[in-house]
Amino acid sequence: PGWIGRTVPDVIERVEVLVSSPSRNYVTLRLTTRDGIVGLGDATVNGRELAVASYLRDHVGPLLIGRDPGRIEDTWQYLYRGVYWRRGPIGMAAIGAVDIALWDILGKRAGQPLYALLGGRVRDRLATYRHAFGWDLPALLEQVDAHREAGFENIRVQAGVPGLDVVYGVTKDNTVYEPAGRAAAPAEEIWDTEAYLRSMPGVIAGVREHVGDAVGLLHDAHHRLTPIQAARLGKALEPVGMYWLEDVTPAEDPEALRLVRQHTTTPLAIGEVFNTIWDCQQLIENRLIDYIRVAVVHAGGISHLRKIFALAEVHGVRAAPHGPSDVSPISLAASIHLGVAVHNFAIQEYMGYPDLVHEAFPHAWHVADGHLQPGDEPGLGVTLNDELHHADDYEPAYLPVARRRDGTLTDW
Ligand code: EZ4
Ligand code: CO
Repeated sequence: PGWIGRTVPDVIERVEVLVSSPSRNYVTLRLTTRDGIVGLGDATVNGRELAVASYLRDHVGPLLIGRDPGRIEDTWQYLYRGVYWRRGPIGMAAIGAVDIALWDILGKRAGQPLYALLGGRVRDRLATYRHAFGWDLPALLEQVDAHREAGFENIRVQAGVPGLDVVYGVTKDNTVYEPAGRAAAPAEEIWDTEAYLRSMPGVIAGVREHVGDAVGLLHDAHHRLTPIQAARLGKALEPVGMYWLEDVTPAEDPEALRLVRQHTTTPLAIGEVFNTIWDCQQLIENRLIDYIRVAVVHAGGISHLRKIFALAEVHGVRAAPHGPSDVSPISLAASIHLGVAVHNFAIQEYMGYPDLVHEAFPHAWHVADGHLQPGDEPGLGVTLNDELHHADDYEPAYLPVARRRDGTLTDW
């Protein structure tokens, strides 16, 4: 249906919130307009799915009915400023889902892929990185080699730690990694930062020796270090020439990264748990990081990510959004469209999905020659395979919690 020449704008007529579990849990927002255009948004907050589903169903959905889907920025402001108690992961994921769905509708109405509406391509293909892990170096190198053979030029490397039973990002038997466990309560893991700091630099240096200079190596410390421990790790890894070191310290403390930065030239990345531009304003304006990792769903959607990336552009910080299996292929689509259209976008994480997830969310985006492509379908280019989205499949799944050897709770 054409919109040029219409005097009466289209209106949002139907709001559906789908909680489903095509092997892992996702929350999907589906908006349908009077003209029959469908927009999809991802609202998944891993481990707190039903909270955001209720926020959308009970509080946001009723406010959307009858609104003009073309007023994307106004709707964003209405859902953000129209709540006295604002920000936070649940509310911002709900806004993110609405925003993604409205951009999807705009693209479909215009008959254009989303990146065309964001200013068009600034690059032919989008760099990405894959995850490799192994409990020990030989096992890790097997996965590194497999990703290189598949054409990937940048690889995140995670390894086991001697003396620990469980380590973030790794499985002991080197099988598929999925951190969220289906259970009524989170699993508890023992964590030992000193043991990690003793072993990890040697493992990563071993990977560098194996692959040579041409491969970008990344590593995620998952917010577990103190500033001085992070500085020590950054310095130890300088000879390796890392692409980046990610999430070295807890993300809510920007001053911690100033201390790290004073000690090391290893590039720093952070931001997957941020919800708004105000969470990263200091980090960006003071150039305390090299890469900002905000995720399209968790930081208020496409509209808000563009503002964060524009702020980053002014300060020489590059965009590198989170792309784990715990945000759906709808989020990844939005990120990839941004990725080909935003000048200071560096790289998109692509953790990959179980086969059933690809089937549940058929998508135009794809991997070609070790890079990501958005495809040329109108809007986001993602549809839903309705048969694979059943609310009754939902079972709680939680990310683990971590304790030090003495039992003190620490960052997972
Ligand atoms: O551990 O989203 O960089 N990627 C990551 C992720 C997070 C998961 C938590 O489920 O840190 O893999
Ligand atoms: Co991370």
